[in-house]
Amino acid sequence: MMTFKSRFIATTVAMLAASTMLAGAQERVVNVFNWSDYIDEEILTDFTAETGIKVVYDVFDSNEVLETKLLAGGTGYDVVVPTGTFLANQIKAGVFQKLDKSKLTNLSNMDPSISKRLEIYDPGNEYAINYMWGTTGIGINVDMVKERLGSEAELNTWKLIFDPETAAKLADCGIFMLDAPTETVPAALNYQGIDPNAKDAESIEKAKAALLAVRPSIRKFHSSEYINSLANGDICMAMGWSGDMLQARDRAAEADAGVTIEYIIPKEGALMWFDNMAIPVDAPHVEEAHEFLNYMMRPEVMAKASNYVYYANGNAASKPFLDKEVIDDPAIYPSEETISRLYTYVPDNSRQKRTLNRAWTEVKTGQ
Ligand code: SPD
Repeated sequence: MMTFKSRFIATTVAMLAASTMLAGAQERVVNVFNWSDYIDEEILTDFTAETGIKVVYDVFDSNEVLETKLLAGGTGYDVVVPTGTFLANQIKAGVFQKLDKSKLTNLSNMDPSISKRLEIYDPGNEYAINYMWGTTGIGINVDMVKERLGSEAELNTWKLIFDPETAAKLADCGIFMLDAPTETVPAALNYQGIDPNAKDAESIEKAKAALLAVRPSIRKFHSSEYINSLANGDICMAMGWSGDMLQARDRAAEADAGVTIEYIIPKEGALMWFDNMAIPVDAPHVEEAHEFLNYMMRPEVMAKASNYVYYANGNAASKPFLDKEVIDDPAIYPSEETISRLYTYVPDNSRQKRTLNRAWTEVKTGQ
């Protein structure tokens, strides 16, 4: 026979179990997979505070990594952020679901000119919403570079990276290059006056040769470490993404150790790219994913994101909320003249991808 004490314990345990099950059933989650150094985390906590939806947030620094996961399926992610060139092939491969626009009441905040540009990758803007856009250029430690190249050296050119003699002079202070063939190969082609979108074997060979010629001066191929390495003064130059370089500049200034970082969009031209939020076809929390996207499209929220990461966004209504130092910075929102020198990258088909990846492996291994 149960005593009062044992009945009390059994009842309490049962109540606790029931309330845990209830909480489990009610917990709302959205699993987000975004680029590293690409959000103000307060946005995530604000979203959870308002909606009760917990954000599980993972990061990556390579489109190739994201693509491999998406093509394998079952990622468990509800929102992912591929770049336009990759998005196009991923849509064709069926890895995304169409957005339910009836749930995206803030879509009208988006910038029609950016949405139009996205149509090249996502006709009809059916699958994705622009998050940020930016350029791929060069971040430099001004003093270290001038020390080696002279105070009059021209700093607005890809020569800094692609001229073997110049790169060799900077090798000792450290050069990082993106580990991203869809960035490095077009840049090497463009530097040689070849169409950055040339996909034929002969052009890819020329890009490979240019990259191999400077390979001995490259300390590392990596797509996110350069932010801290530049900021700490561990390296003097990196090929990388606009906002990341400006974050490096700020981290250097905060450390107050005399490191000055500048971001350069070289005169020969540079890549302009678009990163976009999309929902995988097998996302486990589709409702929450739409709530997250709709929240992100609020003007104040997108402005908060851009003000923090120093990337331009595709949300026209956010402009009045952007810090003056952000909207007026030509490294973030380039002038029309600069934009006229930028190129975009046309998605590769699978054969072109294989050629590109093979060439890139050869560059990285120095063959
Ligand atoms: N730290 C965030 C970097 C985002 C870069 N997006 C990739 C652009 C690819 N062209």
